[in-house]
Amino acid sequence: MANMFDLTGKVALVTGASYGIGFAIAKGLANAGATVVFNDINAELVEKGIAAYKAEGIDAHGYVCDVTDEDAVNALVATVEKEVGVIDILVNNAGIIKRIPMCEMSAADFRKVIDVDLNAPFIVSKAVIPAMIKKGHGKIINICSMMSELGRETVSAYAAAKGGLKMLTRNIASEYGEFNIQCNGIGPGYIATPQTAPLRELQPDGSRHPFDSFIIAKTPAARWGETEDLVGPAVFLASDASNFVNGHVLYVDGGILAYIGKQPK
Ligand code: NAP
Ligand code: GCO
Repeated sequence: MANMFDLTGKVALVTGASYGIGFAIAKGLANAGATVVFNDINAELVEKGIAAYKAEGIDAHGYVCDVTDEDAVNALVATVEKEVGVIDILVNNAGIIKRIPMCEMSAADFRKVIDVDLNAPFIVSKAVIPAMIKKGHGKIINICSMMSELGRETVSAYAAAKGGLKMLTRNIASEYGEFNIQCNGIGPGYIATPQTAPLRELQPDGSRHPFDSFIIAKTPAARWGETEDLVGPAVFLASDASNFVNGHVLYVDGGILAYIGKQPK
């Protein structure tokens, strides 16, 4: 049974993984035996990431690459294939959010979020699939969101991107399943990372941020997720244990999507 989850001999690329969810997932894949490759948008972040992985006893390969730049992504994949090996597992993790009321949001801001959160997973997946086909297997994991299913104020671009990413996940599964490539999504709930730090900031009087209290009431687990909560699902979807799981989004949300929310006292 343990062998089904063993990633020894596999090369995993996790995008935007100097810290946050990507870092935790990459660490988990490494601890399951994979060789970890990650990129981030600037050299400083990549250096910090390499040091952070080393501190965990992991020799990660780090590269600077903006995932929205198709030429840079193609060059990254070619370099990784030469220096490390063919990519067996891709985790499209890099992402941004801009919390702006839709009617106040510029088209440029909307396009930027779509570019990073939806166009980039398309670009990176397109870059790795041909070698996966040649190799006879591949795993692609797209980091979706509660906003792949739900909307809320100020996140129109992000929800549109993450909803599209759910359908891109299903389409890659449909188009490349016959080549033994499985493409699935992970839909994290509300996870404590720098991206959600503004939603958890203490108020001037020391009380919890209203959104923090709201999420606690909406989550049966009555807590924010930790990045470590995503590691098991990621190892499962990256391993042979999920070879007949395709086009699925695995929500790791503490039960938010199942729950109407705790009645206010
Ligand atoms: P984060 O802390 O903001 O980290 C995102 C990472 O992606 C950062 O390292 C960031 O680099 C990098 N990145 C951004 N744009 C990039 C680009 N163009 N090219 C390369 N790297 C880029 O976010 P997180 O909370 O860990 O989230 C990671 C993923 O999970 C995202 O896709 C997010 O949408 C998704 N997610 C998060 C939550 C949550 O509650 N935190 C829940 C569901 C889904 P910089 O530091 O330079 O920006
Ligand atoms: C927000 C949050 C969420 C989380 C995550 C939830 O502003 O609502 O940032 O979007 O990042 O995507 O799954």
